[in-house]
Amino acid sequence: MASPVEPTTPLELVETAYARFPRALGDARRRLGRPLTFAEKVLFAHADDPATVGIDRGVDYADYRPDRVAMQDATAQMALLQFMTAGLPTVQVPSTVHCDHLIQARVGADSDLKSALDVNSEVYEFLRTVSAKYGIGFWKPGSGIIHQVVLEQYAFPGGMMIGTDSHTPNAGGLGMVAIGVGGADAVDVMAGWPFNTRVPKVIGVHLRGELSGWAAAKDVILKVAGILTVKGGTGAIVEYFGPGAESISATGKATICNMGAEIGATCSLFPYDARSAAYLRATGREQLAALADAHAEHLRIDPEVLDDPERYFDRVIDIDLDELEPHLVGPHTPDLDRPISEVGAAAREEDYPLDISYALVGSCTNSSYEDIGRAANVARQASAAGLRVKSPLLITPGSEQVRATIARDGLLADLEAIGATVLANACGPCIGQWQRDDIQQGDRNTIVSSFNRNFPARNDGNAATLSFIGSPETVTAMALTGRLDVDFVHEPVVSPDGTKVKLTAPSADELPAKGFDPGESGFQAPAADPSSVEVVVKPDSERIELLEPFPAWDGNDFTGMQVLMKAVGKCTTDHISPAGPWLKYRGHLTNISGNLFVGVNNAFALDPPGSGVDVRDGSITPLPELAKAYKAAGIWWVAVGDENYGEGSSREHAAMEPRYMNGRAVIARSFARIHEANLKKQGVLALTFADPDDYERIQANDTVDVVGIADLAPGKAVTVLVHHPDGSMDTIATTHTMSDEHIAWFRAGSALNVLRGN
Ligand code: MIC
Ligand code: SF4
Repeated sequence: MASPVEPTTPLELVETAYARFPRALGDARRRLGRPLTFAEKVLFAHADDPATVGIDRGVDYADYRPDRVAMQDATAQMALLQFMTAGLPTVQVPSTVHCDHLIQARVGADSDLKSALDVNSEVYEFLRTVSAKYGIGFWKPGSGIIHQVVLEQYAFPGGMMIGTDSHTPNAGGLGMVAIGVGGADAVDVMAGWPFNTRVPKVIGVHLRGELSGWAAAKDVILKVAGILTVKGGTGAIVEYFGPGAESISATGKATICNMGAEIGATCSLFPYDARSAAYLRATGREQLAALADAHAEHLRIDPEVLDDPERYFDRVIDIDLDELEPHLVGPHTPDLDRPISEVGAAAREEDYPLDISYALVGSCTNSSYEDIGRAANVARQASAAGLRVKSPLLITPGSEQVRATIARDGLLADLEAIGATVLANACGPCIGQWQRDDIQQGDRNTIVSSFNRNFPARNDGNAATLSFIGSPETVTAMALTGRLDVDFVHEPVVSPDGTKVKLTAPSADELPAKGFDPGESGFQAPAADPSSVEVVVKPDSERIELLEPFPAWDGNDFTGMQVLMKAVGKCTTDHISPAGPWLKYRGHLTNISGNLFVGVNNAFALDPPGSGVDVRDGSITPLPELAKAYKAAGIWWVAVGDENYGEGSSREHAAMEPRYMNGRAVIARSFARIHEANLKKQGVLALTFADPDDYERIQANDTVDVVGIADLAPGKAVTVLVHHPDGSMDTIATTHTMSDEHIAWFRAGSALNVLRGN
């Protein structure tokens, strides 16, 4: 049974984790016959059985025992609805819920939080009572964004956690293997099962030199994203090492690990160093820092690997921080990377709107004390010269602790003095929780943010908004110039009276000199007497719906399936199941299925996005309606995806909705890791074209058979027959990544059915 959940990680939990290292690393060295990277150390120390765990990176599946589970409100609802059906009295691993995604940014922190409490009261009450009943710690709305709260309270060097959010790897800034997963994976671990995943490859990033000038931690990951692209990290842990790592604060390291999600990495991590220790001490964890110091040799790469990284990593990238310039990425994808000095020319060439309509600082990736401090430093330079922002600037602090501290230290006042508005400690505009009144749908306009994702329509629901990402200080400087084509590093900003002001590179304290002000505590411990807690789900609720198990496989091949859609190009989870206004239905499978595929660019009906062809009469129909109509008519269907299908979020709704609406298989050129895992968990066949060109063979009026299902086996190709309307047929080979266990989930109808013993 889990130790009681507290507002911070108890020391005993860390001691127990560290006690496993010596034996596990002994097993690892003996079995591998070589020195270890830091990521491998943490993985072995958390293997269910280090003596037998799979060791073939990128090939074997392995069972791990994470130390913690964290869930945010938008994904926790579905995770906990699934957990409730497992029939267990309490979670088996320390777990927490964090309320951050459902707060809409409209006016400012106080009133936005009040209306969120009102609008979401039913969901918050559900999460609060489920948490209280099943031994889960509950962080109420306003306490901060999950990843910042985890970094401040729960992350520890050498630990392992999973979280139902793709940016869980943020905790890698403190040396944790922290992996984003779908809710069903979290349910396994909370139920006492191991976390099963493919043994990751390890990509090494060697950092030389040191960060200085305008270059920030954000620019390191923007640069890495430019090199690796949105799928370059798939199936791999990105491990940073080298002398440059020590020039980056713990929260800066977290920014880099956070955005590793954008390159598809399983997670990213930094070794434990003096900056990590300073952060632990500043956040009230002095004893933990001392414990980590005592185990420091386990919390970093082996010296032999450091000396000859090419030999031990699957790939090594070298970055010289001395030469790093500030960068901006976008629009529409986080790997379209340019140094600031080249943005203006590119913007003119590509005809991006040059005026910046909004600038936004914050999100789980960039809202630390240091981040706000550097932005505030730029703001102070501007104030001294009589400048105010030319583009509206919105600030979302990452946690209540950061908010209270930056308020006390005058940093918020510095930003407000140039015209910034401070929003609630929450995700807000990062996830489309932003009521924006200055534009109409379809208006082409440019925004810049310090967030991590910039997929079309993500921030404001308008696919015509061009969203760019940079560091908080870059975004603040750009709010002052108001333009994409002013290189604030080399060119002056012009004040209202025409004076030219040259901004200098910001500097700021990495940690508050007067210590953190914890602000108002937002933690609620689980109930001492769980039987006293009643979880109420109203039968007519629009927000929460109890789950029915998906039916088991009936033993037959899938034949005569329609092709609901064929995605062209990028198809992220924001295309498959967008957030924003739909977040309110995250606990209600029927209602949220109304958004299925609404952002998809379907090869068979490109305009508007989210349309499909009803093969029965040739009409163009919104995809959610088409899926519903096919379901009502008892028609099964497949969806076809391009490269990196399901990139982005961990939301398992993007897999549950197709399953619920009669989708039986998704066939893609390639998948993003979390989404592929989610499809498998929910009993959907995730098949990859063996020859990516076969994607072209599938047309709107075809029907598809998946044959030989009874013989599904790990590593064995699956045959797909594509019947064309003229009577011809193509036979297509597909591959899959199902292990025996995954095949058992498929047969049972879903992983949850197996867990329940159905
Ligand atoms: C995101 O950044 O896309 C989200 C919203 O945090 C998601 C989780 C969700 O969809 O609830 C994520 O990153 O996993
Ligand atoms: Fe929230 Fe945005 Fe971070 Fe996702 S990326 S957890 S929406 S702040």
